Amino acid sequence: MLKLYYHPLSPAARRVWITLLEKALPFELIELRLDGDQFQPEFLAINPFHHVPALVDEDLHLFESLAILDYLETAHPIPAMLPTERRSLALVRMVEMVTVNELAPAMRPLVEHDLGMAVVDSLKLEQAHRKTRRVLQFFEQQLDDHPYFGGKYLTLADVVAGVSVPRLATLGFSFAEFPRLQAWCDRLQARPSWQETEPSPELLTKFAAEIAERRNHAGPPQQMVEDTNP
Ligand SMILES: N[C@@H](CCC(=O)N[C@@H](CS)C(=O)NCC(=O)O)C(=O)O
Repeated sequence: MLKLYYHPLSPAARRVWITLLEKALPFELIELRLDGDQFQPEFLAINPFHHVPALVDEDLHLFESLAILDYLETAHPIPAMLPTERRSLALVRMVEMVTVNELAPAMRPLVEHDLGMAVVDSLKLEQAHRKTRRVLQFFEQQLDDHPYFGGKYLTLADVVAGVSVPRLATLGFSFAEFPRLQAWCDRLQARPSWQETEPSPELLTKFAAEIAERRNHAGPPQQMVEDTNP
């Protein structure tokens, strides 16, 4: 059976978790606390770069969430989560990469500020808001009148962007000027796969407290909430 190594607050791990659920694949979830257990030799043998997610399929050890998604799509093509038409496929890939390369780094200071993981000055917060807004404008345009990025059906772009964009509502972002994105967020959040993998507010509060505790007693916090090294 497939084994997914994850942390419940890791957006990168959630991408894989949602895809496994959407494809109705049997899998075993193995939680890492990321408090040092990711450096244990058994896990380093799976991912020498000590990040979650990692997926084990028999003798195959996979890491990097986007690579894992492509593997799952090829190994289990039904339901299809990548379009074949060239424009739609390019759009799906573009949305995935914009999420990883533009949105996630822009959101990082906002999330760190929200969870009290770092002191972020107002200039940095303003820059983060501006960059994030630019991504939302782009996504709003790309959705056009389709329910999902790339067309009528859920794609990997929806999964990748869809674990990050809805979080913005809890970070003081208004979607008033992004009605298509708002409807898209509602559509995703109504799906059982999003509901099953949604981190609870209690978990977020507990995580923030653990980070504060670690900051008082040890070095800088682990990179966990929004991945910046995609
Ligand atoms: N580019 C990687 C990012 C993975 C990543 O940064 N994972 C974080 C959690 S979101 C992690 O495992 N941090 C702990 C560590 O690096 O030691 C992916 O997309 O899978």
